[in-house]
Amino acid sequence: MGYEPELQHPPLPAPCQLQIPALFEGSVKISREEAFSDADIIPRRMGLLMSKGEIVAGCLAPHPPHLVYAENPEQNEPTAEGGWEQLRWGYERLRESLANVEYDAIVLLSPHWQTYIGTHFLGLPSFKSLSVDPVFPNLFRYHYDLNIDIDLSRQIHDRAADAGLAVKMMENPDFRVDYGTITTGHMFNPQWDKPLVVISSNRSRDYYSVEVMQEMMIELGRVTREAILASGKKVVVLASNSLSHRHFTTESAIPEDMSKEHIASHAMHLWDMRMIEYFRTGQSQRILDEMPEFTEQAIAESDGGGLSWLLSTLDVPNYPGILHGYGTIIGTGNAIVEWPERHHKEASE
Ligand code: 2X7
Ligand code: FE2
Repeated sequence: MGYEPELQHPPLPAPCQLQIPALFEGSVKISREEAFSDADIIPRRMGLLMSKGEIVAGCLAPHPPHLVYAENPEQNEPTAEGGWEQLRWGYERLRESLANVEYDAIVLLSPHWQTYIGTHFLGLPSFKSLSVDPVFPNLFRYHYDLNIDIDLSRQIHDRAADAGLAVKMMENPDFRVDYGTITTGHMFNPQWDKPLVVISSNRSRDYYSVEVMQEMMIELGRVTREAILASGKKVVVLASNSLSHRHFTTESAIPEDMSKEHIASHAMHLWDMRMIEYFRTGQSQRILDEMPEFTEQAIAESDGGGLSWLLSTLDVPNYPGILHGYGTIIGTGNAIVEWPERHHKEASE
């Protein structure tokens, strides 16, 4: 039997411009002819609306304060004789990779802003104070002054609330921003010339399990992605966390003495290399599948949910991530990885 378009669609009323509901906001206009001739209209509607915003890159961007300490920026009080160069060169490569890429905002999830009732978002236009690492106050006393993309922050917050997640905008002007956010923020963009959206780490792993935490973070990642695509903005998403996280209990006399730096154990090394292999070969689903074992056996900082959230914001990418650097810091394993989502546009649409 031949194809009979008349039988496939009910008759369309005049006028010949149709107003059809958009997926996320407003409506799109399409012609009567388009409505009939284009069997692919639903994907096109999604393309029209969702390609307005874009995730240009997603990155694993760890935050040991040692990195800022070793860089000697003017904002940090302690001074160092260098150290942890492998990782600092890794951050240089990441910055170079994005140097000619236009984007409007950075969305960052830090495991050191720990919230026990839901996920919180920095909710004022700016925050300015001194951030001190409670474990390494000798390395990190950083005077920060950062700007927030309040609109995007609220859009992600509202979508998360609509999806049934417990969320809150953090509007206390005296709130001190955690050192994870500041270290990743500084190492990724030392000029601080892009507004941030900062997302807390809901400690659902502590109350429940890695599985429950991950389910919530995958949902948060999904709504984060939707909000970004609907916002019309170009955005970089950053998960600020180490991989294996067993660290030494004593610090050497000179913290930046690299002759003392190595991974805490062979088991931690094997876990880090396994994860890096998955990053570099586009096996994101496998990372999510193995997250409970990895998080528990490597005492990994993925317990804060950042890595699961990041992979979900990227729709669980199956293209290779770029490893910009790997190194240990006081025994922990740290990888700097970029998923160049901008080169995989079909993934963003
Ligand atoms: O927060 C950290 C970390 N994730 C790893 C190593 C050392 C210090 O701080
Ligand atoms: Fe940390």
